[in-house]
Amino acid sequence: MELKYGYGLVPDLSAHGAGIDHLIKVLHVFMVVLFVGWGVFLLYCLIKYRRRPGHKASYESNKSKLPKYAEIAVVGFEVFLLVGLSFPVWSKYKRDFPADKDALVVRVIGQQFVWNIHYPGEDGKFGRTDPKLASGSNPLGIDDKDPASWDDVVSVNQFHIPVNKPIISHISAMDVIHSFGVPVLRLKQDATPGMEVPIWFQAVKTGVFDIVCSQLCGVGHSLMKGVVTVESAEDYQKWFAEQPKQFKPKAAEKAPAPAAEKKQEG
Ligand SMILES: [Cu+2]
Repeated sequence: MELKYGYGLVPDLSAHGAGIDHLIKVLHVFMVVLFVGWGVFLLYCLIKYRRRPGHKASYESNKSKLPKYAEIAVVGFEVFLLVGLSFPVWSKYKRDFPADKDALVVRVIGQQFVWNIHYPGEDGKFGRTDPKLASGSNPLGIDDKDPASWDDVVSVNQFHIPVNKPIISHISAMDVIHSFGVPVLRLKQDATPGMEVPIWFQAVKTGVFDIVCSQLCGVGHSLMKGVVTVESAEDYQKWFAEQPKQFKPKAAEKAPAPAAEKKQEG
């Protein structure tokens, strides 16, 4: 679908974005009222208390209670913004996760200056990773000795997801702090080395949209763009089937499944 980027917010194509947009609108109206209100008050004071013959400045403190009440009202409204509006939106978005089995679970790993998307494949299990195994063709260091990795797919800057399905993304980074941002899905999460932060969302319309890095991360920051393709479940399956399974051993199709999975320490 064609997106119109006007002066307002970009279209919201996520299931959770309405609450965020509402919050942004309320905040903007509040800020306009404050900005214009204080501006008018300042102008009023500049004119009323200007220097002119026959008037002497009074250095006694203001007896009016009005400024105090105005401050209390502003603070009260800010508390309402935080507790009444922000907390519920944040809590729903950050805490009420769907079950893994009902969602597509992926890892999103920022790296100067690309987004790596790690899909666990049909078994739903991510292959073991080890930084020692990292190389140009395997930046995430996925261990091809681990059978869980054999159906894994690593996609660079191409994030394909099915529409109307919950997506859980574990966001992290390999080098410096990045931020995974998809404006039309109202997503923004810092990607921090050494941390894996889960986010979840659901796209409600198909299309091809921008992924941007929202945290200045080096000279290539402005080029750190990916693409999220929201498509029907069938198209997604088709795309996934076409992706190379690079960790699958050549003989894996014939080899019997290992008797016991050995988990290596560390
Ligand atoms: Cu970045």
